[in-house]
Amino acid sequence: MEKNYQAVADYVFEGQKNRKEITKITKDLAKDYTVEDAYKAQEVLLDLWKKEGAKLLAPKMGLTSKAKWDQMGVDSPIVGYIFEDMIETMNEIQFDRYIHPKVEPEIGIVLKKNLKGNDLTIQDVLDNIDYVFSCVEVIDSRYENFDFDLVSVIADNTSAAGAVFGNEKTDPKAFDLSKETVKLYVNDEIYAEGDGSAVLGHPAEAIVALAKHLNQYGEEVKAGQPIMTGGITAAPLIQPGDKIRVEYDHLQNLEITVR
Ligand code: OOG
Ligand code: MG
Repeated sequence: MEKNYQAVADYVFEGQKNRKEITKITKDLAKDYTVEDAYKAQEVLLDLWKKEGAKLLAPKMGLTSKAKWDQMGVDSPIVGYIFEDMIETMNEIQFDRYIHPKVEPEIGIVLKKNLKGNDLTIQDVLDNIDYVFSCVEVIDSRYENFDFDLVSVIADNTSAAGAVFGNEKTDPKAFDLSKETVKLYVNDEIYAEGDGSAVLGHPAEAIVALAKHLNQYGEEVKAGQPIMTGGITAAPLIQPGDKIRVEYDHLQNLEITVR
């Protein structure tokens, strides 16, 4: 029997739109969902947002590091989408746009050429990077206490809710992206640190994985899109008044106040 993706998408959409916690879909609505089903429901959800006028900006990779797997209890990379209106100004996060936001430092990649296929290599990606940039994703699972599983988080567009992008374009040829260290400070105290190798061994590997995912639908990774490759460290909950600072080796440092 055809599964009711619309009902699941409607349920998650309500939670997203009203910034209201919902119970994870696998508890009741989507008990028998496969990962494939979850992506179908995600597609219907994205269509609901597009009907509201939201403009897709880029796909994103999530759950690409062990730090995130350990924190969330789900150990498989996932793909979601960022809309244009999710991008916050460079120095501020508006707390009231979220339910219970967390922040995670990431490395962003913009390609200069579309990439497609199942057997791309890290080198293929490196040869086609336009620039890399620093970014902090603001994740805001709609599920109570971020309590989800693989299927539920995919259907919730991978907790996508906001992001802060640095505005400096860095050429990754001059250094090894897998060794780029990243330190996350909350209110001047170090919360966590890691480096590019945390992301599937190399941030470019996240683009390889994204290409594989998109290829199932006959799609490719597009040039010009700002793609977040996944949280490098665990993600702390934030509160109004918090000061978030992310220090990178070569990428632009970010300093963000939660309003
Ligand atoms: C899911 C989103 C994960 C990342 O970078 O790992 C993600 C979550 O942790 O809520 O975006
Ligand atoms: Mg993320």
